[in-house]
Amino acid sequence: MNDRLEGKIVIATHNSGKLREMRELLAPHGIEAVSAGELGLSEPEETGDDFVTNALIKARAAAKGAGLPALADDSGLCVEALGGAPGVFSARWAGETKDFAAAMARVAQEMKASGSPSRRAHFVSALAVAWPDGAEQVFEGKVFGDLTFPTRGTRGFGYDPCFTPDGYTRTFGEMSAEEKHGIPADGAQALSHRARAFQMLAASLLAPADPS
Ligand code: ITT
Repeated sequence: MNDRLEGKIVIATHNSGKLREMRELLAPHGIEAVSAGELGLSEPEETGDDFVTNALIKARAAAKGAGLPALADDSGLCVEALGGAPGVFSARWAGETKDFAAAMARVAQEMKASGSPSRRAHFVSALAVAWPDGAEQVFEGKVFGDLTFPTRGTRGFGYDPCFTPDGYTRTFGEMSAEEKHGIPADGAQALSHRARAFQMLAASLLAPADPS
């Protein structure tokens, strides 16, 4: 039986865009979140070939390193015409310099080379929670949509400017934080992959949100 998450936890990410979103998601639940970067924890190698495995690798390492419950996200963009790439390699396509303009240009170029007419893609987020005693849980969220080139928008992070979720005409890069990953007060499904995974996590592990 897992504990609920309360008090202080470590967010096992070194990605500032993700960290901002995860802090915003946790704030209404009374959680104090410190990041792996702030604690000086090193980044474990992501050796898994799926999102859940990599999320668990990061959460376990941070729980052990910090002696606190840890929350990790492993996520990425899966492009139908590319057989699901970049997938777990989404961060690596941006290279050492984290150049997402170059990563999105590579997606566009490889889609063209594939000859497929499909513009379909989805984002995946696996959120893993690990406790120092070895307990763990994982929640996975997805959002489907179309790829948009030329890219549009400067908000969000990573591949946001090239992804238009189903039912919308604007890319994630053109949306406010609230629109992309806000949690609807009426219990409806959130929009982003990470917010959808978080809704499942919150229902299972967190105290109810305080709307104030
Ligand atoms: P950590 O492992 O330290 O958390 P990372 O950036 O290496 O950071 P991942 O291995 O999970 O994280 O790589 C996921 C990549 O997928 C991330 O770098 C983004 O570029 C992209 N991605 C994930 N969620 C996204 C989102 O909501 N919007 C845009 N791009 C996203």
